[in-house]
Amino acid sequence: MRYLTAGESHGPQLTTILEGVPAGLELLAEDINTELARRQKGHGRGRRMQIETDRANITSGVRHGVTLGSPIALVVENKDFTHWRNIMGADPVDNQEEVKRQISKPRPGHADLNGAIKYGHRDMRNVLERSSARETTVRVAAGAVAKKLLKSLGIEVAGHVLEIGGVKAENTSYDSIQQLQELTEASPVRCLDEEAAQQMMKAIDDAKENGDSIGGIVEVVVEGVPTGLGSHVHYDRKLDGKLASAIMSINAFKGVEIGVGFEAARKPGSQVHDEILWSEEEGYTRKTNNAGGLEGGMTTGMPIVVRGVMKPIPTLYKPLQSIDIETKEPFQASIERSDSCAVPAASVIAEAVIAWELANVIIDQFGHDRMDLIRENIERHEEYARKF
Ligand code: EPS
Repeated sequence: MRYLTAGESHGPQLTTILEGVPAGLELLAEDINTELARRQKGHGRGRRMQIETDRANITSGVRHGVTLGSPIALVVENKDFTHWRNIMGADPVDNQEEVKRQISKPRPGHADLNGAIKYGHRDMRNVLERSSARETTVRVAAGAVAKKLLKSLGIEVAGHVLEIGGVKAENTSYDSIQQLQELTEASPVRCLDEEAAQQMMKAIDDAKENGDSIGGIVEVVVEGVPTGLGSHVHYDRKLDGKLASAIMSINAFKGVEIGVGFEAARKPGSQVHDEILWSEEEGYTRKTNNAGGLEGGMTTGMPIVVRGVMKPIPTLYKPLQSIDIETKEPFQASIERSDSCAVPAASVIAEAVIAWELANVIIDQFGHDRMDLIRENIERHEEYARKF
């Protein structure tokens, strides 16, 4: 499977086309809209989220609630476009000088300056509009389809927030992935630890008051994954590489960990590697899951655990020094509307991109065209792996 996205933050709409989704998957607009609504929420979101009510219009690839195997096109309207019609329209304008809201002052930490140099744009709005995290709306839409596909195969994905602005969740235990989903859904910062959540919200409010922004750490957990997804035989088939790349492709993400991650540098091998067990009912399992469900570029059958770190959003109300590209003079104020913290939303985006990679590798390994055959192939493989 593959997908493309198109759309500018204040353009008329965001679009994604998903190619290679098998036929026979039950899919409703509501499945996608639920995920879009989750992405819009979270303590620390800015004014744009009050303007938008993101909803996907399915314009191809689904008939009577079931996928056809043909490309699925999803369209999400930008309501805010009504305020930007003259600035963001596709038609030529007579006098470029009169176009409002041109940007010549790059924000440190954003794509503005590098993108402007690379593409030759004097108006950095041409960069900002596409580099905006608004694009993640349709990545979540694509991920919603992948999540639905995984769910139909008994695979569950959940994301949660571990840290915001230096406040760490201490109590992160849960009984089942369903409980993890329910508890984080009820939290305004998608955090399991209620006490930490209160402190996180305070940190977000403080940042907002200071015209600042804060980042954090999110974790994605996937359960019910078949053993042996991915491969050890070639670098670009290693699943951990693909998952890491997916996380790093999310706007503002600067690092990724799998399982114990960077902590593995501080422990001896005897405390890192997961001892192998076997039982008649379960087949091969592990005593621990420090590997985060991945060894040798392949799934072990244990839950996948991936974490990502998001830097503070670089669109700030508090001025940081930069240079006006027209005058070459330093300046200290570039004010664009912003979120003070989007880490809770980022955990929903992380779920989406991980779900897409997993759905993709499953289709590669277990068949391409029909959901019923994919399901049968996985069941056969699981039975074989249990007895192996
Ligand atoms: C976002 C939409 C954007 C920003 C935010 C995320 O809308 P606008 O630019 O109209 O405010 O709120 O993106 C950024 C702050 C950024 O720097 O990319 C969204 O839909 O998530």
